[in-house]
Amino acid sequence: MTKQRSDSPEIEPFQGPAGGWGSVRSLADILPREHVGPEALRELTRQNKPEGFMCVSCAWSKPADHHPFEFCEEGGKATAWELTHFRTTPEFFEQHTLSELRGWSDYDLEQHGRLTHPLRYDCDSDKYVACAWDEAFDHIAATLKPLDPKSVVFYSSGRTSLEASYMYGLMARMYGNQNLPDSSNMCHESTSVGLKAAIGVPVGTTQLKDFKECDAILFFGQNVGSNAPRMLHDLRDCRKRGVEIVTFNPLKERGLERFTDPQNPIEMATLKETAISTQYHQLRAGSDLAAMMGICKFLVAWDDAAKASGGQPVLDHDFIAQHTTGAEDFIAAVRAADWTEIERETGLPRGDLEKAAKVYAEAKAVLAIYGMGITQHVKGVENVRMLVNLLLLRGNIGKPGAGPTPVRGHSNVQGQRTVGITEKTELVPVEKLEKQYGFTAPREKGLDTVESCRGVIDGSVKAFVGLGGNFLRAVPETQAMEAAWPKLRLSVQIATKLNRNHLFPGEVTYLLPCLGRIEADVQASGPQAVSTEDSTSCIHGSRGKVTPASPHLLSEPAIVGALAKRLLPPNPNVDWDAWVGDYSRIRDAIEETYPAAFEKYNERLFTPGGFWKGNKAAERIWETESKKAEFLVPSDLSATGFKDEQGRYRLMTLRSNDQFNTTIYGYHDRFRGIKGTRDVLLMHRDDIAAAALAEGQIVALESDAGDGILRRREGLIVTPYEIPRGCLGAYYPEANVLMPVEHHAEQSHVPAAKSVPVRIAA
Ligand SMILES: Nc1nc2c(c(=O)[nH]1)N[C@H]1C(S)=C(S)[C@@H](COP(=O)(O)OP(=O)(O)OC[C@H]3O[C@@H](n4cnc5c(=O)[nH]c(N)nc54)[C@H](O)[C@@H]3O)O[C@H]1N2
Ligand SMILES: Nc1nc2c(c(=O)[nH]1)N[C@H]1C(S)=C(S)[C@@H](COP(=O)(O)OP(=O)(O)OC[C@H]3O[C@@H](n4cnc5c(=O)[nH]c(N)nc54)[C@H](O)[C@@H]3O)O[C@H]1N2
Ligand SMILES: [Mo]
Repeated sequence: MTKQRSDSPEIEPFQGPAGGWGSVRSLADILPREHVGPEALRELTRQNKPEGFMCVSCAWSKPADHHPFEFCEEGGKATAWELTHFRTTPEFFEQHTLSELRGWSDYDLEQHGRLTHPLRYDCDSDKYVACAWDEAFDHIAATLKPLDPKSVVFYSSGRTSLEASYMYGLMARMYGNQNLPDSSNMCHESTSVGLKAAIGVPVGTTQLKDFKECDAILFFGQNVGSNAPRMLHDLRDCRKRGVEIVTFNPLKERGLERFTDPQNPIEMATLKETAISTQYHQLRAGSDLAAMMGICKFLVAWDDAAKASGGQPVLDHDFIAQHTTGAEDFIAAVRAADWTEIERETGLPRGDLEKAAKVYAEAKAVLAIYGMGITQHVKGVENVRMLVNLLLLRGNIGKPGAGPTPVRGHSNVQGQRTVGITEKTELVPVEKLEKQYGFTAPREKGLDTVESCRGVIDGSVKAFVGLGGNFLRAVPETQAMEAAWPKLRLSVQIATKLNRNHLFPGEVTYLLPCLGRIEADVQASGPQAVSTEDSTSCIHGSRGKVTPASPHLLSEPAIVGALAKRLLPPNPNVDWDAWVGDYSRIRDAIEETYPAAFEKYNERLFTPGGFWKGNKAAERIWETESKKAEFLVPSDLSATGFKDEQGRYRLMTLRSNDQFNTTIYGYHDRFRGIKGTRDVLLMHRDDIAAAALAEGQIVALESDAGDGILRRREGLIVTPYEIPRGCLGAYYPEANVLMPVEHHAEQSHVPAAKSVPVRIAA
């Protein structure tokens, strides 16, 4: 294994494009490092294609007319990560106590490869020991049965298939709770809440074909080059048609600047690059509300002028009258908004917003693409609502080439919500489930991620089952969470690789290894397929073919089924074994619960490009309270939820180009020119000077939430960077120790990871 971490990290601007030879080299680096064999290399050609497997990395759409290689650098890394030759065996655990492993980095923990055996924590030796599956299931069920269901949390991470997710949600409800937080709670929940309230659907309204019909794109807070690289093809094609792409991002992200298609031999040979953004506005973190307000001010002013002169109106008055409510109040708020405040908050001159507004006003069909830069703020839901306001002003929802386009994170995170992984009763057809399975489903709202954290810290949560993910590492307030975790009566983790969450045992602790999606999953009826839903609501079958990492692995549906069977009283309406034996029967059950979205589910499983589950708002049917699309007047022009003060910075916690969430592939962030370390503090040169710091100086950050709790992250290297003044950047998850659990989006409870109030401590 090469050790990539360096004692003399290098930080210098990266000159190349996104994609290009750098991306091929980066992939050529990881494949041999993971010692993946010819079987794995063959698998790459099946990635994201009909009858192939769906990438375990991001949720971006998989086109019907696929490329010869329908994967990107990041997808290739994710495949190599899962198909690695390395194994974390019971012998490994014989040699290392959990106390020792808690001193390891995230990178080192996962680099030892795939988990091979079910493991029980042995408190006397402070080690994991191999156990039998039956012993694990019996012990877990016996520990859960006497507990109050309200004190048990069933977490899942968005990679889990539709089939396993449906079973998991049903098991929790039959057991007696809907404490079903998932990674979406830390991610696009602001979208689910904001879009649902504004336009009646919790998801984006657009599909891939809309990229062929838009004539402008507004791009807010998403780092496409690292986190959804396959979308660069769609953006490049847009640019070739002359589509304007106006980007708002505090950082100059390379993927949003220029791209060379690694799949195009001519582009590669000639080093041809496509410029992606036609305007790039480096606004301050948390100031999107203000920026959008500025754009709206121009639209309204130009519309007024047009009315006075008898010119072409700028606002779509017919659409507004027919389809929306609240426009008058919103437009009044736009008129009242103060330019000085907008310029101060965004750090942008008015002229920049005018240029952006001009593109928007002249375009007939506009996509608004966005990611975590919008959702992970105290006013994250209002950010989403403001984006909708902007779209509604010109009728940009429910017509070709237009609409909100949230870029989802995990490959099935949107789908989990579709099939019942949610703590909210109104999002599940409870009566339908009750009829289908003959039980009384809980109506009380369950715990989301933030509430689960509170519960772990205050001791009201007694047991935690994690279906994938790295909850303890991904959540805020990590210090208090790690301290409280051992108080749990039960901690169960279902995983593919060892991560930090696994190192914090409860009284009864199991680590259960499962198959990955790329591996062959053979059950009683033969080889199985699973399915996922992408960012544009298309559902894809996925068939793993590779020999499993260990003969002792069980699939996620098999693990959930085995546990449910032991935990729940027998029920003639649910045959868990039959479901596990043949996943098409789980799909039949899903179709029965959700007939509209999953019509002819099994028949359409391998539709090229996936089958679309439909979207009412895309047809301009608004399933909101008012039955119209709703404008909202934002409560503030800053999304941060705190006041600017001398010495207080807005910290953005970021992903590098060499990680998938808490999985760290390496220590290089190629596009940002950072090599050999993740311990950087990105900071504006003038702020470094003003704070009397020096480039390369080692500092600590402390949270500045005013709640008297000391949260501190040591050892950060002051790194001059092109970042707006008053803003800082550091990597997630190492920075999570600085995030107060109560610093979250107001309505959605998404931790506000993109504007954390901090101070620099020398
Ligand atoms: N390779 C790879 N792919 C991934 C992931 C991964 O870790 N690695 N993670 C997956 C998951 S779960 C998710 S949710 C997505 C995440 O993908 P993104 O949504 O891209 O999330 P982040 O990397 O956190 O970065 C958000 C971007 O927002 C910008 N930003 C920060 N604050 C603000 C702000 O206030 N306003 C604006 N306008 N921009 C801001 C940052 O500079 C950054 O470019 O990617 C998914 N895909
Ligand atoms: N500060 C800060 N915090 C954040 C964010 C941020 O931007 N800033 N982003 C948030 C976001 S958007 C998200 S989505 C969350 C991510 O939170 P999670 O989804 O909980 O975390 P991951 O890092 O994706 O989980 C990685 C682990 O999943 C397991 N795994 C991988 N594949 C499989 C599989 O097929 N099956 C099973 N059972 N397990 C598997 C492996 O053991 C691996 O260690 O983090 C959130 N936290
Ligand atoms: Mo995410």
